[in-house]
Amino acid sequence: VKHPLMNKWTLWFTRPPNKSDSHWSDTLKEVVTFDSVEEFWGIYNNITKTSDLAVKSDYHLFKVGIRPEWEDIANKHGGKWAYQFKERRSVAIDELWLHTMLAAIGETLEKETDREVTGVVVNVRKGFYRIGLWTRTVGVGGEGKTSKEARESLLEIGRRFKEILKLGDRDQVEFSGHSDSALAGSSRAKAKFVV
Ligand code: M7G
Repeated sequence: VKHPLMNKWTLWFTRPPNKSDSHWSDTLKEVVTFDSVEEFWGIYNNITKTSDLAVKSDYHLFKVGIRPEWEDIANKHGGKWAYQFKERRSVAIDELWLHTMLAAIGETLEKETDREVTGVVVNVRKGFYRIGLWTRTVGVGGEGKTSKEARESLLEIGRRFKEILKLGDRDQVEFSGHSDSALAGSSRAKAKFVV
């Protein structure tokens, strides 16, 4: 028996760039698409652990049909919650990333009626790891939601994400819009919300 997931998901991988890459997407590869709990574990048990990846690698787990890029239609008006884990040696990144993926595919990141989450990402960088959670909107309302409701949905997702990452009161998880990131040419854009 296979236990079906609510959504189909695709795992993507970004390898560290080399000289012959002319565009960011040259380093981005689709790995596999799955829609059951059993397939998830089969994949998870056979891929390199985050803690064994080279610097400048990423895993991206996104709902099927959504590329893990700002430019994708599902992401272009959205943003991300993100937290940077400094001191790479002392963080249990494999466990934190596993819990993040399980929350995504188990649909526990948001209320059933919300459809904000597009995917989750782990970045391996020099000196830190970053886990991100991408959303369709930046909490401005529309599609039957007032701006207050939209912002509250986004904040709830941020708080839930913070719990999954086992962060404490003194840690801050920051939300930023992708259009700010694109303009800044980096993901360290000014945070719009903090939880
Ligand atoms: P990052 O991986 O989000 O964070 O972006 P980092 O700055 O900690 O490494 C690194 C760089 O990858 C960006 O400055 C862009 O050049 C490129 N990049 C990352 N993402 C997620 C995208 C994307 O969605 N679209 C495009 N065009 N470039 C991206």
